[in-house]
Amino acid sequence: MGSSSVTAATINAVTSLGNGTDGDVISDITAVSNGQLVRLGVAATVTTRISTDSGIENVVGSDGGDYIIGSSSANSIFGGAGADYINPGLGADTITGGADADSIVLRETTASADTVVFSGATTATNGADSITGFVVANDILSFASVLTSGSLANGTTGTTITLASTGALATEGTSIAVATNKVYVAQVANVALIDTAAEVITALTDTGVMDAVDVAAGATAILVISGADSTTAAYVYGVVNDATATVGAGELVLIGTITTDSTTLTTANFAFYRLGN
Ligand SMILES: [Ca+2]
Ligand SMILES: [Ca+2]
Ligand SMILES: [Ca+2]
Repeated sequence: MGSSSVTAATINAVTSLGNGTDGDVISDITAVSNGQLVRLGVAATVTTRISTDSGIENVVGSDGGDYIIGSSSANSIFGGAGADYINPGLGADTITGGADADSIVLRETTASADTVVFSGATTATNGADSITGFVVANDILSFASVLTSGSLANGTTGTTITLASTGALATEGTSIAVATNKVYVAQVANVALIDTAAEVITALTDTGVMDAVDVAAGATAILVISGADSTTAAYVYGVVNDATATVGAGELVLIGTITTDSTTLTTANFAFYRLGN
């Protein structure tokens, strides 16, 4: 088992927990003041559960695959490297999966706004994360760690994101420019044509379903794409374009899949400033 618990009397002195053995549980820490940082060991999988009203707010995972459960308070959770499972629980949480393919489970349907922070636009920096339970009325995708002074390419006024028609997306003659540090939100007709990076690269080429979209040479940008035939998946792609405008293999990668329909996203679902960890 190897599970252990830490009491309120000792938690304030603890800066490192766990030795990589599964089952470590941080509990019974009701006397700890808010803002306490819990840093897990750097070995393999560890498990952390933040007790309700424990006072513990912040967790930094190990380099392995961690299992981190938040409390009902606002938690700031950083998974670190490894394929982490993070369920922040209730409260307005900030979750950074970090490197590798994390499973981020947002389950609440109440008004608390959870912020999911992407760590980069590449496989190495972010991995391909699964984000479930995203509520468009509340939750936020943050690209503050990915883009410098980022902004939406097609959502500059109010809260409405203006989606190009499927016809306009495919019309090469009328370019839709995606400059560096922009997030562009799009919907094509068929999700099957955009649910892998290779398919999106094809979609951006001549006669592709996103032929109009032109990512600038040298740009770092984000594409959030769904298909009209699926209301339960939006794909988040990071683009790090080289000096040639054409987006080639390896220059566009999947960094997240969100179980929501991109047509319902508003500007309020995107953040470009630094929040939490
Ligand atoms: Ca980790
Ligand atoms: Ca929480
Ligand atoms: Ca990740």
